[in-house]
This record gives sequence, C-alpha cells and structure tokens, in this order.
Amino acid sequence: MCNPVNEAPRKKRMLSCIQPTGTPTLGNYLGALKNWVDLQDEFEGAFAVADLHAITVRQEPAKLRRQIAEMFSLLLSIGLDPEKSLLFVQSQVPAHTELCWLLACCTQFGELSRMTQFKDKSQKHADNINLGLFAYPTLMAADILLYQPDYVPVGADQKQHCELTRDIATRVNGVYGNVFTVPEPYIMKACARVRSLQAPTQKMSKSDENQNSYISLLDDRDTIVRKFKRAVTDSEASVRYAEGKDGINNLMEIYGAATGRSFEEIEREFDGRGYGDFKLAVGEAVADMLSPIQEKFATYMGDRAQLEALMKTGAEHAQYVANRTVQKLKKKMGFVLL
Ligand code: ATP
Ligand code: LTN
Repeated sequence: MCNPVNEAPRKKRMLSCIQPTGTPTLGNYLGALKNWVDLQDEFEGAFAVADLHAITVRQEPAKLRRQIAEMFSLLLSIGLDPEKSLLFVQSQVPAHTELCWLLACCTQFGELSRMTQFKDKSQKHADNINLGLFAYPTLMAADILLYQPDYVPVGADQKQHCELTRDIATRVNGVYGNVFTVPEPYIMKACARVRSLQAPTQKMSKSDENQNSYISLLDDRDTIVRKFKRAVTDSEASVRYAEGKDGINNLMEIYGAATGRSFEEIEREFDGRGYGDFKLAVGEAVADMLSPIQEKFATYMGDRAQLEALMKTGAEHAQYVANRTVQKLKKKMGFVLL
C-alpha cells in the first residue's frame, strides 16, 4: 500500500502575505495575523512580507527598507515560528517575479480591468497608474501558486483576487496539464472585523487620519489606555452586547479576544459598573496582550544580524519550494531547462 497505516496524513497547506506599508493595527492582528499563528500547528504554513506589492504605489526607499524589517520582526514577534512555517520576504525569492511573468501571459486584460482594488487604487493614485498596479493580482497569484497551498486565509477585500488566482490556476492546468493546486480562500473565524474606536460603524484602519481611531501594535501602554478611554460609546452606561450599541459591542469583542471571555462573562463582570471602568479594563487587557509582542519586537529589531540571518534561511527554503513549481511550469510551457 502506498499509504501505510502509521503514516500521518499530509497536513493541508496554507499561504498568506501582508504588505509592509505601515505598522499593523489591532484590527490586522485580531482579524488576520493572530489567526496565522493559531493555524500554524494544524497547517503547513507559508507567510511572507509582500514588499513587491508595496511598490505598486510610490514608496520612499529608506522608509520601505525599515518597514520590511519591522514587518518581518513583527511576524516573528507575534509567534510565527520559522521552524514550523516558511517565513520570508517576497522580493528575496526571485521565483515570485519569474512566475508572475509566466502567469501574466495567461491573464486576460479584461480580468484585471474588473478588479475593484485596481479601480479604487487608480482613483486614489491617479498620477501613478502603473503596469505593476494593474498586474498586482497576477503577482499575488504567483505568490500563492508557487507554494501549492490548499487554503489562502484572507479578508473579504482580497476575495476577488483569490477568485482570479483560482481562474488562472485552472486555465494553466487546462492548457499545460496539472501544474497547480487550485486553492480555496479560507474564511477566518470570529473577531474578523475590529471597528474604529472613533467611528464604530467603520472598520479600524491603519490609514485613518485620526490616530485615536486605531491601536497600532506598537503603541505603548499609556497610549493604548488613553485611546480606549476616548473611544466612542453610547449614553446608556450599561455594558451589554446589543443592536445599536456599536461602540460597546466593538469594545466587548476586543476585550473578549484579548481575555478569552465570552460576552455573558463580560456582562457579568461589569454589571452595575460604568463605562469608565470597562474602558480601562479593555485598555489594560490589550496592553497586556501586546506587551510581550512589543518586547520581542524590540529584541529582533535590535539584532539586525540575527534578523537578516532569519530572512536568509527563510528565503532559501522558500526559493527551494518555489523553484520546483517554476521549473515544472517552464518545462510544460516548452522552455529549454538547463
Ligand atoms: P489600510 O487601512 O491601509 O486600508 P488595512 O489596515 O485594511 O490597510 P491590509 O494591509 O489591507 O490592512 O490588510 C491586511 C489584513 O488585515 C487583511 O487580511 C485584512 O482583511 C485584515 N484586516 C484589516 N483591517 C481589519 C479590521 N479592522 N478587522 C479585521 N481584519 C482586518
Ligand atoms: N494583497 C494582499 C497581500 C498579499 C497576499 C498575497 C495575501 C500579497 N500576496 C498572497 C494572500 C496571498 C493584501 O493587501 N492584504
């Protein structure tokens, strides 16, 4: 038999990436990054800093360099373990740009023109509607397909790009024979939408002009407590989860995610107590959750040699896996391999 009884079934594979375009918020953490950590035992994971995607809008070189190091350090600090998962920087694995070209010739102009992110971003950056911005989803398809994942954990905003990846993979498989696993988007569990602290009907976003509306993962304790103290709530002064209480609902979700408590437990804990007490408790719980991450972050950022060594090992492992996929496709396409 080819599958002996004592052989564990292959773990499913999962891949996701994040752009180094700013310090992630509590929303990015609870909605995306924390899930990656939680899933890394169950899945064979690959996680990358998507720096090539970042230059689809103009970046200042010194700032980009710093943000790549920061994002890589943060991924390590939140608990992604290079012993368990592939962890790397996209631009350090040349196979991404190589596969992107091969896939570009299998992607239709019409398909890319329909992408809502392209429409939004070309409006926002009307002075720089470049080919990379248009081809962004093809590069993302390359990121994904190189590692043959079964699942891609993403937020709702990236679903359209994942659908396009599936279409490209299916097309290439149809034309050249089976090359790619066709991946599925992985819809993440609760706390997928952390709201703005100032406008709790909107999502918390790192590009919000009002800094009081979001918690950055690197905010210090005083800042975190102060931002929660100023969070918009309602005039009822009762901590309970209910329709129309967007501000309190948001704080309850955050407090629940930070402490592991259910809504009923939270309601009981704050029964008869005012919003002031509750906001302080939320601020402290979030600060307690983030402070070990921040300590590790400072250690990684303080040792550039170690950070670069981890990047190098990650890139080498990723390149090994990725090259196999590129070679397989090039051969099927008719290229002469050396
Ligand atoms: P920007 O604010 O600049 O538009 P962003 O904060 O929305 O960016 P992205 O870098 O586009 O963040 O997203 C990274 C990941 O974080 C995505 O998977 C996205 O779905 C998730 N995410 C972003 N904001 C939130 C939020 N408020 N709640 C839950 N998940 C979020
Ligand atoms: N476009 C994504 C980042 C991204 C990505 C990927 C996500 C780039 N390549 C591959 C999943 C898989 C974003 O902006 N959140």
